[in-house]
Amino acid sequence: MSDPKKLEDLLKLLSMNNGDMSKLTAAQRKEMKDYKFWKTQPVAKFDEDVKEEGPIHGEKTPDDIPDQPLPLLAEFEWCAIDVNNSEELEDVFVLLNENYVEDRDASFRFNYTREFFNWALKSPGWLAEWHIGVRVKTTNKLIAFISAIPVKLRVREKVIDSVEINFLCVHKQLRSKRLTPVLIKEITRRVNKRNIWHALYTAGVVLPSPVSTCRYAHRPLNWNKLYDVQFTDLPPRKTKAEMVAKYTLPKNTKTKGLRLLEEKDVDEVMVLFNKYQERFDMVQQFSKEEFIHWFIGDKSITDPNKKVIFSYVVENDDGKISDLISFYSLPFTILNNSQYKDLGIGYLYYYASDADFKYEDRYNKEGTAALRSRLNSLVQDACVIAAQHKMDVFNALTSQDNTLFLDDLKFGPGDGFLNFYLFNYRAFPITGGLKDDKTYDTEKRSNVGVVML
Ligand code: MYA
Repeated sequence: MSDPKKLEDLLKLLSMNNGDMSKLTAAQRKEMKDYKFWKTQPVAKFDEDVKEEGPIHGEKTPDDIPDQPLPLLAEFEWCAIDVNNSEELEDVFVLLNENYVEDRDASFRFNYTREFFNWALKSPGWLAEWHIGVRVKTTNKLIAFISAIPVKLRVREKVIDSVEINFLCVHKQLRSKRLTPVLIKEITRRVNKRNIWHALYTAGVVLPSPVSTCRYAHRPLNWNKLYDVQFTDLPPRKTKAEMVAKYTLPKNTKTKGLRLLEEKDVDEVMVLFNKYQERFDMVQQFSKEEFIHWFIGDKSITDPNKKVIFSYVVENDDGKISDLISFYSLPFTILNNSQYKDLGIGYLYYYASDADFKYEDRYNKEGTAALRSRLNSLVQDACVIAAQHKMDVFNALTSQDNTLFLDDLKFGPGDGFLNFYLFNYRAFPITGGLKDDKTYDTEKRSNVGVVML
């Protein structure tokens, strides 16, 4: 491919948004009847008039579910991937790196690491049987993967035992052969066997039916490098110096009392965090053990380049913690570039702040102004820390209260949209931080309070 990649292309990849259909008109979109697989599944139909929130199919028990895995074509076999086994993990990296993201000229790939997978796939309660692979019997080559982790989800006032499904991938040479429905049915069977009947998942593609849609937003941290590796072009009538100046960040963080989150803070921070999360309609509820896993991660990682999760708190003079901010790192490897080997990418994760707690109404004017100002400082500091850790671009969605700071902090709207789906659960739509014209909705903001990797 000869034309240089545009930042938008990169950002589209970052959003894993293969085949974005969200831009199509309703008439151009596949109709429900054309979703040969999905129309058979317990998911909400397009434009369904939801009368009441709750499960779609009635009560079942694990005994109602077959004990045997779904049949596969004779040349394939199921396998459980042991993420503690380096060879098996390597197979997953190769599969995902080469097939997960459509990189048209293969000049960069996700740089999945053991550290990232330990974080993403081994959260408390994880099960090896939910890391499902499909191998070619004769060669043992891994050609497909799907994973689930257990989560407690709150949708409005109801708390639902669920799983999050992620890293679905089919080898490029085996696409369009209907392997995906088999993977989904098999993971459903294994999850049902454990008496869990609901799932949350996200995808760039439009399926029946998103409960919410958010948009990706991207903040260049190292504009020069993005330009050098041809991820971004120079806009017309702009100079490089102007672009660099536009995105220049302070060298150091500014928020007084900002420091790394430590285990000793967890009880206090969880109170703050849980209170903050109450404002959203869809959140993950963390146990203390889960909170430590997701926010502190593996403390034995000493190499800063291998660190996955970065969590900070603001401790005030009186010793009280008023804010939490976190982001994670998932870099790209740049191939065939003599100057640069990696592209660092930070993803905004969860945050919380007591800035508007004294106002009962989330949309109170003074409360909003206070929160906006606090989030601007916190997220700017997160960008500064990400840049200090050699990250080149910082991603956020329009979820949470993000639309309060995206424009101010120069997060450009991306091409990618992320749809949120619930399996076997009907819910009223949840705002995704977007207006009808898909620009940031700074007023209503989003009611999505869950962050999916
Ligand atoms: S999202 C990330 C998905 N992965 C990628 O984008 C990586 C690159 N792409 C690929 O590897 C393949 O293109 C995939 C499709 C595997 C995506 N989610 O096998 P097929 C439907 C759900 O011939 P292929 C993530 O990881 C499609 O509409 N369904 O297709 C979350 C069609 O169905 P229908 C999808 O192109 C995953 C059928 O598959 C997706 O060879 C959540 C065609 O199958 C998609 N992203 O491979 C999974 N893409 O005929 C659901 C296509 O009806 C979990 N399809 O239109 C559900 C909950 C399960 C647990 C429940 C527990 C209670």
